[in-house]
Amino acid sequence: MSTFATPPIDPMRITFETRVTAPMSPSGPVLTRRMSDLKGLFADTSEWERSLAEDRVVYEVASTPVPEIEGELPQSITTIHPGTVAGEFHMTKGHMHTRPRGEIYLGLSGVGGLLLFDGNRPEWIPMEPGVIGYIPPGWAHRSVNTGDEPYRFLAVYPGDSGHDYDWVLRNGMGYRVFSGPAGTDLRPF
Ligand code: PAN
Ligand code: ZN
Repeated sequence: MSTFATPPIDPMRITFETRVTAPMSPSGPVLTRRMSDLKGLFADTSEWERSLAEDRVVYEVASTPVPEIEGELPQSITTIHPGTVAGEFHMTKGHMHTRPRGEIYLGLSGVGGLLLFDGNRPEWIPMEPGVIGYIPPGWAHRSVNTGDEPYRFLAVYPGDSGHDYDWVLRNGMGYRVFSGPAGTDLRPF
């Protein structure tokens, strides 16, 4: 695995496959999140514990070498594999930026959603290829695969955003996202 480039970095041309799980080029860190990394997030704890026997990969985050420092704009492609835990769709851990920094997501392939929560109000933005989801500063965010193929999106964020995962464990995300008879079922919690 390569690491973030050391600044100052040069302008660069970055390529990626829109439909295939592949590293970005040039590539930076690639993060793999398995079921065991998602402790405390799914509603059905027993079903989550049973899933640990297999410990499947839930999502991957492939970055470019742009460093996470003030002034830079790092990018990454997240691929969330399809599936559920007792009907609750596969999702990212979710986080709040530690500084008031916005972010954009661009849907690349598959279908999913961007769940946002400011501590009071949850918002749900359905995502598909070509859709930009805008995350304002002060909104925690989580991505969910609501389809039956990998859901992939590009994220671009200020390098000094910071990632607070405990915020989500403390506050939740306002909704849980389940597979229901009529499609995506958002359940308040
Ligand atoms: C994204 C996320 C990525 C994985 O790049 O970090 O989708 O989600 P978690 O970080 O919640 O596991 C982003 O929002 N960066 O700021
Ligand atoms: Zn973020």
